[in-house]
Amino acid sequence: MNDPNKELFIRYPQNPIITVENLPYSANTVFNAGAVKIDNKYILLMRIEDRRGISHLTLAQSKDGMSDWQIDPQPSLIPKPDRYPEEIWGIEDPRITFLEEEKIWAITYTAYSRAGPLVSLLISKDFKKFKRLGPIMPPENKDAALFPVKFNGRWIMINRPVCNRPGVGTHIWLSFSPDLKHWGEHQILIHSREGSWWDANKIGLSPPPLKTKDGWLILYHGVKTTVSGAIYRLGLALLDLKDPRIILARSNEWVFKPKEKYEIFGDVDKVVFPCGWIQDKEKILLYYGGGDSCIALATANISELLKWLKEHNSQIKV
Ligand code: BMA
Repeated sequence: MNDPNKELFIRYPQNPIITVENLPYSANTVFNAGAVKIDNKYILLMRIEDRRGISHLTLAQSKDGMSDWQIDPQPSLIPKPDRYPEEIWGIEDPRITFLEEEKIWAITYTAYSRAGPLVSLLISKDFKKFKRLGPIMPPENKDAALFPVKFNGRWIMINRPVCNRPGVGTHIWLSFSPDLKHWGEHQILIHSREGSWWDANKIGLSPPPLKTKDGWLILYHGVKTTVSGAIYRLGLALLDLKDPRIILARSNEWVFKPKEKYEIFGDVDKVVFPCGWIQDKEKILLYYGGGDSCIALATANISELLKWLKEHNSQIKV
């Protein structure tokens, strides 16, 4: 018989995989990392918040994607507010996409400007040298990632502008560009739900979209406000392969939520926040921040996720 409480994402037993104690220099926390696999090496581009409160990005590498992480002694990217004033309060939450035709990695990240968080873009061929392309979405906007291919000659980026008008939810949007620089045709992709739903009022993309045989798999976070603060949980959606404006499925239930100590208690309690996942054949390795204070790993099977999503599909706005 099927176990109704069986978890789809299985936590790595040795979680968390990286904490501030593992860093070669002093910092406040390490969390929300982008993730890629290059030449059989698993690479995390980690967000490290220093003891001032300002974040930068540092690389860690491992042979199996689980253990023995080698952390660079120096950051890869530090905020450069002299040249890029929008980075004054830090750079955060990188999401990495391999642009297949260009054979280049595109990294969207949050630059924390005086006017609020915005989306910036940088590219790299090897994760040794990085080139900033600058801000691509004005504040307040974050949780952005590119698709790895163009659609009818245009790039598509998922992003999440914030609306501060009372009673108006914060939704996941799509934007289009011919050149990665000029973005337009902004439109809502997934609405946050309302009332008591797990994904009421505020949602955002988690890792970049993942191509599967059935469509682009989307893992997104829902932020439910409660009397004891927000809870960050994760749900799934599926977008049409040829036209990602079309939602094929969206889960009614969350699929992963804070449960372990390192997810419940941290600088921010009750948060699971993935920025990267790596596909290994049928398996997915999901790297997520726990409580804004560590990096943890969970694995899932892609066909099981797709099956579950079909069984839990509801696009009804309630
Ligand atoms: C979001 C982002 C994440 C963070 C999360 C929980 O808005 O800023 O970086 O992990 O909040 O604090």
